[in-house]
Amino acid sequence: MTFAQKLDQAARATELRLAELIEELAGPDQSSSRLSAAIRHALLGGGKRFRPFLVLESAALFGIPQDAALDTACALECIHCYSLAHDDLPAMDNDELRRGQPTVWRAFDEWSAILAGDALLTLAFEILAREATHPLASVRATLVLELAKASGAYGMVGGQSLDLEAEKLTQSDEQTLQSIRRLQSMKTGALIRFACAAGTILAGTPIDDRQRLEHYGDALGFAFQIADDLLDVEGTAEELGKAVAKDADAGKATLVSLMGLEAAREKLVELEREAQRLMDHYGERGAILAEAASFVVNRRS
Ligand code: GRG
Repeated sequence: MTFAQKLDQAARATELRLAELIEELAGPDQSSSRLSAAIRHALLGGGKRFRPFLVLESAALFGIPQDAALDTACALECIHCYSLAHDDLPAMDNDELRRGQPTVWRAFDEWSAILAGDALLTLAFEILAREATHPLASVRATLVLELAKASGAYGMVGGQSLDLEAEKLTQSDEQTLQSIRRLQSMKTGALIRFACAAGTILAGTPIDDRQRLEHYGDALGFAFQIADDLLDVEGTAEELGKAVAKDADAGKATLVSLMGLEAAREKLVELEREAQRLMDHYGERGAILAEAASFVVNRRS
């Protein structure tokens, strides 16, 4: 299977399992409610499912079959989709297009988008706490702890808050490269880091592996963000399924605006090599995650 086929297969498996989980957990009374429809809109029908792919592949690296890692992958995707539904709200990024579709608040209304996001955030932890996710309670507790840390005030939510505060600055150069790097490592990086560490938690590997995978996740998350900034400058709304040039229009400093296009592209190549070097440790077994780094660097959507 090529890398693209593997990513596609993981996306389809994730999508199917997500649909099953929301059906199963909502129960028959809830499945036709407005909230349920908003949850489905936020969660299903689109997205690269790149974070679930990383969970599945980091688990496969340590011999965990896809089925045994799928619920963890779905829990993480619930958090990601909640964050997108909330980020698109008028009070935050005020976006109307996401994954080529109207954003949740545009398709429904603001309260539905807020509640669908809240429900997805909670659902993630409900999924992780279930025995189906892993037979050992201690492993489930570690997954809950690590996903909570990655998502919360010292992770994604904290990064989003720093980002919104930064937008209020009138001088874009008041924000140093270092502070942008820090906020993005929280806002975008923390979930990607969790995705890469998840396989080591599920497999109960030695700490060395966990640290190596977290380091790999760091490089990948940083590259993901630079690529995202570059796409905001160079991509089209058709390719991305969302509005582009939002940062430039808002006069907002980004890694790319501060570093310049050339240096940003060089940094991307450096991060790709770093991620691949970390996967060299696993020889042939690490090849797919090494390719994932190239995917992040070269992606067009
Ligand atoms: C609202 C608490 C809260 C957090 C929002 C993730 C996020 C934090 C905001 C999204 C804004 C953004 C464009 C961030 C840059 C990187 C990113 C997360 C892009 C979207 O992820 P993809 O490309 O999207 O994986 P798909 O649709 O493929 O899942």
